[in-house]
Amino acid sequence: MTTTGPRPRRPLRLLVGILVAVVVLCCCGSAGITGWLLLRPGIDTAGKVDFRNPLAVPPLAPSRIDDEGRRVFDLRAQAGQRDFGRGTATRTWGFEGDYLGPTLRATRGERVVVDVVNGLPEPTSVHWHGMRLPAVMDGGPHQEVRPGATWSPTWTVDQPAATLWYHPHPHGKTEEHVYRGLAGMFIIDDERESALPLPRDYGVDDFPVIVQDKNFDRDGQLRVTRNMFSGIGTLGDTLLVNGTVAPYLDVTTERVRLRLLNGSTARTYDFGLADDRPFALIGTDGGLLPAPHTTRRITLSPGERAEIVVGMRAGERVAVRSFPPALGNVFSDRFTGGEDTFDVLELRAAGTLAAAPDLPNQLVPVKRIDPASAVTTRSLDFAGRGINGKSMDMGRIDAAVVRGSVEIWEVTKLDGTPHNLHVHDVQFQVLTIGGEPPPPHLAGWKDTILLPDDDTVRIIMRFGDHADPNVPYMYHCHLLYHEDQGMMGQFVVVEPGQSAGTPPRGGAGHSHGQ
Ligand SMILES: [Cu+2]
Repeated sequence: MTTTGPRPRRPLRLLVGILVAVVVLCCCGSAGITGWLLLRPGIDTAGKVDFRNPLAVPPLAPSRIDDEGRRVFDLRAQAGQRDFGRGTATRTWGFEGDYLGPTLRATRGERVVVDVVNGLPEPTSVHWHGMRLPAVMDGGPHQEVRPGATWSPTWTVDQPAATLWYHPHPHGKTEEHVYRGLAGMFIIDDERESALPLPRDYGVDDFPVIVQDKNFDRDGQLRVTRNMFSGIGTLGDTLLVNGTVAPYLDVTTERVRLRLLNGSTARTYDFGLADDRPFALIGTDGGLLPAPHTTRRITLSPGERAEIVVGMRAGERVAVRSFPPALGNVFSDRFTGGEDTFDVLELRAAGTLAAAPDLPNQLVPVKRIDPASAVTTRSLDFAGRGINGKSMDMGRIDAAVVRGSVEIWEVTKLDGTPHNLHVHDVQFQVLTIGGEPPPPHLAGWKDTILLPDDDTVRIIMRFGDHADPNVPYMYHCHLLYHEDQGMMGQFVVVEPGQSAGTPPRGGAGHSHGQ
């Protein structure tokens, strides 16, 4: 733990900006190239997408109940290929298919088992993003699965209804594995959410919307790219939604619920409707908000989710659009997607729409965690490729948290580069951003948050009851290139009075084969 003191943030950023500008000028050695880099417009596909393909909806994963009453899913990671409308077979990876994976769905209180089979030629893992579960089931770099092996994590779902997701988390290879197509949604239901008059008929008035940006090379293959000026990893110029290029969705009801997931590896979006109509934000990463929040925009950085309800009129068409997101740094915006606009998905209303009830005024109570109940305050500084100046070390435990305890983490980004924070095992609440209470879209349960420039984000969370001094959970930047580069730390949950143990050495050597 370190204490937070005053930091020279603005001067530091200015210095970084000047240094980067000097590097740009020196590297390019040509005023023409430099001018082009600085003056070229961002990507703008607004009004230019022909929306020619029906939106693919990931199937609900089949499941069975075993002798112990557990709900069992199969999830096989495999290589495949898909034609993304380019007339070429693009080599992809997927779960139970060639790209992305089925939507897993379980109800609070159920015990689930997922038989993860690695059908890939290299180790991978499957992390349950947003899920509270024992560390050994978490699917991080300490639970890599060897090629050909099966890993069968099991846990009891015990958290509010929410839109979670799953994706690989292998050591140093997460960006590549997600980029190739390994990801899927995990929806949790509960009694409270089910009792509300919300659209919830999957594939009818309730849809996953998994947004990813891709680069295709001349051969139509997915290409991981590095922009030397952005330093944030791969930014693509083509959007896929649920793996569909230029998608449209036929809407048959007056209200449609979209479960937005930013499944991109580096890009941040600022979603809205092309005609600027308001919509209702009803949920964030970890569950429903206390009440619908009417807004025109919702920013999602990689890994974040938002559930929105959009009202439609018979016969109309309107596009979901991503507007230039406020990444907070005028200089780096140019190279990090902060000036890009994308048409994402066209909503096409049928000539007659089925009636939908009005949204309720209240959703679910979200009890605020009392800051006075926190036993520890930690300070995390994000800069470069490290946290508090340290790069990820599989053998180093950075923090030991007492099971069931409440902690406050104070997180500050110091380098003017886009970063976000994801914490495993918990859903947190935002106490303050830059000393101010959180805006409505950050007032619910979160597990991932975009870090603003300059301003410290204070979050509060209650950790789980699953103590294990040896097997760590992760906290990290969810811009996956940064994560792979070491912007990650490890914490263990321990019994009161217990110390952190020693993580198992290495990752791939500790996969759980049958
Ligand atoms: Cu980052």
